[in-house]
Amino acid sequence: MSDVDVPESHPRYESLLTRHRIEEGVEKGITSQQGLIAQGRGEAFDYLLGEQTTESAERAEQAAAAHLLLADHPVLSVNGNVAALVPEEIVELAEVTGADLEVNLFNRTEERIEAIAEHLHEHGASEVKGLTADGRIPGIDHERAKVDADGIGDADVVVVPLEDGDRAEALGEIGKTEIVVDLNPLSRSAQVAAVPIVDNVIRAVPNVTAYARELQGHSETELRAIVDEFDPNETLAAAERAIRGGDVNIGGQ
Ligand code: PTJ
Repeated sequence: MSDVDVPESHPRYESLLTRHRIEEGVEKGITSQQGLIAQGRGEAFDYLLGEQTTESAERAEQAAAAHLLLADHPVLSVNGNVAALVPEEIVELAEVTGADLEVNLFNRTEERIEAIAEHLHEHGASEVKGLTADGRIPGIDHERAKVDADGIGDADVVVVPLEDGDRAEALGEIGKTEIVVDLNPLSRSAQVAAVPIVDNVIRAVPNVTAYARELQGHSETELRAIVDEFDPNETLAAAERAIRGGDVNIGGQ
């Protein structure tokens, strides 16, 4: 948690704390300056969703957990915003699902990759991929295409929170099952995902972990049934309805 002095009585306490975490991420060289803009955009959608996990997002989080448990090689992609907002939580999700963690950046610099890997280690990660960058995602330009051949390059299921649409599309084209976390149901990443989770990454990551724990003892047939029943288009439509309809309980100011 941030050590910034925000009074807990403030009606926007959680939201202000989240902002400070992103600011701190930029100061530490973890989050890009564009990450600040992305956060602002996300906040606006979250506000319209009532800053709560909708029922359709819950179903997506459950389907994501089932996919991760069924996967041969799941990988959680970590960027500058994810590292600043949910470092411990993403490490925990990796542990519970046996997934690899890989730092994969839109605005890639070696310094930031190293700073994020270090930050994840400080939050309990044993291994962090992304530094080797000996694999490429075909169809996108050089820097953004870099992945680890034995990480995202070899994965069958990839969790890509707050991803750029281009790369999300390219990953889908090479046969990866993509789980995207994005508060904007109209973003290209959400639109191309097998499982679009329209929820704040702060709520989504712990929720997927909780579902993974709950589903751990379930049979492959039961997990497959959850995956097969999930409809990404219905989820996106429900999220868009919630945002446009404003039929949620907005508690902020
Ligand atoms: O660290 P890097 O270099 O990999 O860069 C990361 C960012 C996020 C800056 C980069 O991927 C980017 O520019 O993303 P976009 O195109 O701004 O898209 C970010 C999407 O994430 C937008 O649709 C936002 O609404 C959404 N978003 C922002 N904050 C959150 C979020 N979704 C879920 N939870 C959030 N906290």
